[in-house]
Amino acid sequence: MSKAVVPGSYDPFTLGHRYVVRRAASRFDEVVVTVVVNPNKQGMFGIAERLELIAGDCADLPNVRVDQWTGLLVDYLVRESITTIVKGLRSETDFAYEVPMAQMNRDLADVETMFMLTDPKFSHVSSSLVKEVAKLGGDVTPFLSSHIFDRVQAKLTGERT
Ligand code: COD
Repeated sequence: MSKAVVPGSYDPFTLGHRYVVRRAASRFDEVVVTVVVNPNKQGMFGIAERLELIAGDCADLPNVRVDQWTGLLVDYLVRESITTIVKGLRSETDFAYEVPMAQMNRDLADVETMFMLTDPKFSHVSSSLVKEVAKLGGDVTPFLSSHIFDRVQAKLTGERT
């Protein structure tokens, strides 16, 4: 059975992330979308919320599950007996950032990283840019599923009150 981990911070999960997860789900028997916890970084969404939002967005993909991990990513893959990481690529900048991590992960635990190109319409989309634009009142509906958009708006409304 082929398995892959699609790791990220997912604060929040965007349609770019979903595009990559969907493509991974059509090529692997099982895909785990793993929220990697950075204890030094306070996000817009807590980890439980991120997991809930991703699960909602992937509810139509029966071979996708969500999980979380704190620590070295390869330790998670070893624990789960998974040997492939899938990463989405938006540009050569992503590639340059990802290559050293992919090589390190291969050295550490013989884990392979597969890169999947995003849909060009999401090549400029990042969680941080979406949050910034939303905070400043811009329209981010093309980049988030409607239920995640609603939750971002609710967070921002909560911040303002
Ligand atoms: N379209 C397609 N892919 C996208 C898009 C988009 N619009 N936006 C982002 N992506 C890709 C990113 O390139 C990334 O691969 C993934 O989706 C997740 O993105 P983010 O922004 O949610 O998450 P990051 O980049 O903060 O996540 C980085 C990790 C947490 C995966 C990484 O730092 C990691 O593996 N950390 C674990 C600690 C560790 O093992 N460190 C040593 C590494 S050698």
